[in-house]
Amino acid sequence: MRVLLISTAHPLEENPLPPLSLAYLAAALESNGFEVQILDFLVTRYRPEKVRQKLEEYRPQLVGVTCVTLNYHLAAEMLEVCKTFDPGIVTVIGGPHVSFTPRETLLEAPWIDVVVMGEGDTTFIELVRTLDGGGSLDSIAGIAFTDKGVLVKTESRPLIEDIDSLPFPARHLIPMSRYQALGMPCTVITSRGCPYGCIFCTARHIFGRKVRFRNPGLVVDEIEKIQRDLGFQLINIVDDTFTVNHPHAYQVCEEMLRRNLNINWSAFARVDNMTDELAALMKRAGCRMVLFGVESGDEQILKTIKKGITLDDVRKGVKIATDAGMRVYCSFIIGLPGESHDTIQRTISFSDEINRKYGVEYGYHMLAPLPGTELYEKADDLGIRIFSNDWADFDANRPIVETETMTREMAQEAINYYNDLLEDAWTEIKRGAAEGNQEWIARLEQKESIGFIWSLLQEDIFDDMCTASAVTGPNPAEAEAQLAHQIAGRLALPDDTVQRQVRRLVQEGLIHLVPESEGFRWQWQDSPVP
Ligand code: B12
Ligand code: SF4
Repeated sequence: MRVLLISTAHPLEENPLPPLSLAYLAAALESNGFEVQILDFLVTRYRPEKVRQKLEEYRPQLVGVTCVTLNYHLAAEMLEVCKTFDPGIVTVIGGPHVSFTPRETLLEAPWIDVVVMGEGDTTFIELVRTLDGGGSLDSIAGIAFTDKGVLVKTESRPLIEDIDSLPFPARHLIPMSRYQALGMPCTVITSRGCPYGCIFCTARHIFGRKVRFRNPGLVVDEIEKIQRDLGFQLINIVDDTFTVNHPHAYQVCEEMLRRNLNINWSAFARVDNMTDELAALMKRAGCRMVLFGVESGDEQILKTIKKGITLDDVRKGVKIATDAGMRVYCSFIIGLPGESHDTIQRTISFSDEINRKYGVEYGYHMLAPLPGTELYEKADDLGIRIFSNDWADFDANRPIVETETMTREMAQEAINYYNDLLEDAWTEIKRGAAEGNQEWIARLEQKESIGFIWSLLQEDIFDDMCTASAVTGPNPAEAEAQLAHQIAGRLALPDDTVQRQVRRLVQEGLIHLVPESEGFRWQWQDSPVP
């Protein structure tokens, strides 16, 4: 059976990272002998014609799409495009939104044939195998579908016990050079699950409360492969909490050191499980940044959301991490149960405090109550009123909730305040850069470069220029100058700015020339995306 997997677009602010979900699913398919391709809309502009073109070329018998809450509507739309193109295509959706909304999804989007709920690796293989052999769906645990108008939800799927049995993610099917061009890290997971019970989070409902750890040797084999074969020097460990089990975290770090990997990485962690020893080891092993969920500067809210930490834990945790020499990023949520003018002020002054004392960077998001979370299920009891039923509004950037003591305007004011701070920080960076501060110059260049590559990807500029008719030449140096000139024209940017960017892409081997009869044609270094 031929399978096409599609990742759903989301905005640049959400940092497009290589989609591990699809890479794991594709690896499972390949190792079971099925044919699979990935269409990755995180790094190319989504247009329905691109989906149709892919269907035309590849003729998949099954299309599977991944999404989160905020881009669910787009994922459903893509599957409608597939069904309309060929009603014989089996349409499947999975991920941390539909896992908790199978009924609504199947009712709202009747062109979706199957919802895969929770951990998908084994379920998906069974599904594809069953469809391939003409068997019945009832026997497959962990899915929902409609049978003659009746919704069928099968029994839940037990979690995979030995996650070392999973093949390495099939990154060769993902256009990794585009992520590299954007300066994004490569994602790796060393464990699945989270033992904590934060009421706003869906993570443990997908991968369970009992954390399953990968063999550190295999993890580092994978990282080594990413470094060697793909050239990434930046890794993001996306475990829910990398620091949850010290022996595991120690072994991963020690193995990185033993093999002298010399790679930079970042990880999600909790303030209450940082120790001086672990932080020092992480730093030595290449960890440049830890990301802590702090959520609120109000002790009572931290209790209500079952975060299991106090503000003193935060002070201690961030101090340990910054003392060890790592950058620290803390995220906060505005609009949690019990939020009021006073609690918002506490969050503002607490984030300011850890910024001043420890140099912590931080971000604010609005509460988006996500299906599958205790907060969503018990919103009424928790005094949360939700003002939108359009999932596209659940992007954590707009005020869609009120508490008994917080209006949406108050939440918006807090975010405006934060955005003003960000703007001031950028003004400061620009001023410092103008005065020759090397660190700020590098920050500005990085921002400019991300913006440039994102425009290239989202405007399809580079891809248009890579079509067979867009021949450039007659020699590589001139081809490069021509490419830069053409892009500068399309983006209305000065030639020299674009030349610098194009030079970098060529030097890093992310784009290359393919000889043609009349000159050369440019191409991304890896698998093309339409
Ligand atoms: C890394 C990460 C990010 C990264 C990158 C996301 C990316 N593109 O990969 C960054 C930091 C950018 C990010 C941003 C955000 N994230 Co995030 N993120 C994660 C994290 C920690 C790991 C994701 C991951 O790679 N997991 C590993 C893979 C293998 O697991 P998986 O994606 O769940 O896939 C498995 C199953 O779900 C299923 N499956 C998934 N898709 C499909 C498709 C098919 C066809 C099938 C059959 C099965 C299937 O099978 C897979 C293999 O078992 C998760 C938490 C978690 N533990 O998953 C949160 C998580 C996905 N993020 C979440 C959220 C809310 C966000 C933000 C909205 C945050 C914000 N702004 O406040 C943004 C939204 C960005 C977006 N649109 O994705 C939520 C999503 C919940 C929801 N219902 O939407 C999660 C679950 C965490 C939580 N708080 O509950 N995130
Ligand atoms: S917010 Fe972090 S610690 Fe809390 S349940 Fe989710 S993944 Fe676990």
